[in-house]
Amino acid sequence: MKETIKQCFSERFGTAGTVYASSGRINLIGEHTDYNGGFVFPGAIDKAIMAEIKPNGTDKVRAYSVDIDEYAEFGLNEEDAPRQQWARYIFGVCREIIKRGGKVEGFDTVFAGNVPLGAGLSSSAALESCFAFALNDLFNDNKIDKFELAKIGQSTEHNYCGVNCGIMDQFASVFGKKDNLIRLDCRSLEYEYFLFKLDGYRLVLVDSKVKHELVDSPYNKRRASCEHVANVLGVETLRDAELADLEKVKDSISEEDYNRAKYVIEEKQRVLDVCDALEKGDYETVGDRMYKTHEGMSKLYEVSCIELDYLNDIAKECGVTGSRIMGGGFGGCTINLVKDELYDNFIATAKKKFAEKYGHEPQIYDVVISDGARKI
Ligand code: GAF
Repeated sequence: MKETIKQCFSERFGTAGTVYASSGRINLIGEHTDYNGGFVFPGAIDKAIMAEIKPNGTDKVRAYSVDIDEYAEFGLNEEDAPRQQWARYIFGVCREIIKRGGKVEGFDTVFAGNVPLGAGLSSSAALESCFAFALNDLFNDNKIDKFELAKIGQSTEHNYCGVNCGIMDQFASVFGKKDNLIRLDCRSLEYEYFLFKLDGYRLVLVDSKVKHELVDSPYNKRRASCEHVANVLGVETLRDAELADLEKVKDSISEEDYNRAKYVIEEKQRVLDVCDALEKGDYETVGDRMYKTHEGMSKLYEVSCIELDYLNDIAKECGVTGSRIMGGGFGGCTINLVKDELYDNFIATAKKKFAEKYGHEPQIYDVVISDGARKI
């Protein structure tokens, strides 16, 4: 990927710049908890967005996307917003840095990536984090701290892309560390790295290839439900609520909002259970909580779909230790914790049964936990 980018940059701009990358992410457990002040447990993966960048001495950004084969040129003021969605991510990052008092001047860039789009692996966070990290290095002497870089990506989603997301994806992309998952407390922003080396097990993603689109999607509605229940309970976020509190207000909220909040409150505890179990090498408990998360996301939070429920059923039938839908939902991947000796059969069965029912095989990705944002 780096060679393609470098060749393309040189052909287009007749010079060479600096190359940066940032990664997509997995999340072992803790879904839709980030914007509720709860815990998440993600890690960066070996699939990334890479960009070559060079300041061009003007007040314009000139950007080329290798994968989409499109070029965009835009200024750095609010009214200069480009129309292409991919360019809006870059524009948003520039604007969010400027809004915080940081410096961004015109630059040329060529970028490409191998984070599958719409698979729930956060290609957009990888793109935002790559540019936030790079522009901090190129124009701001790396004075913007890492949390602020993650927040710059998150605000880009809010203000330029229409997704009212939490902090998890950009956090994982910026803070990712090889062989480590990171438990983040999204209320205090305290985090802890957990060495993640599986013994006798593998972690594999099964991508249904059903595309999800979080923009204008029910994602924002889920968040609004949670905020409504928190409001009724008189707490800042659902992190501060227990199931007993929820029962007390059951009659004054809709059944739908009750179910959403129940899922979030239960998911909070599951993250802590999984972290404890991992430290003890207790993979059965890790897997049990993954299945419970899937059930909650499917029945209570209603962000699954028939294809992902089917993949979850196949995993169960094959004796897979843990399986669940991963990421925001509405399509994408399941994440599966599989014993080494069951791996081949699981993959073959999932491919065959899924293709019989839905006409195409799912895509399989072995998970490799890698570094996050970096200069190459
Ligand atoms: C998406 C969002 F971007 C994250 O902030 C998070 O809420 C996730 O869905 C669900 O856990 O990836």
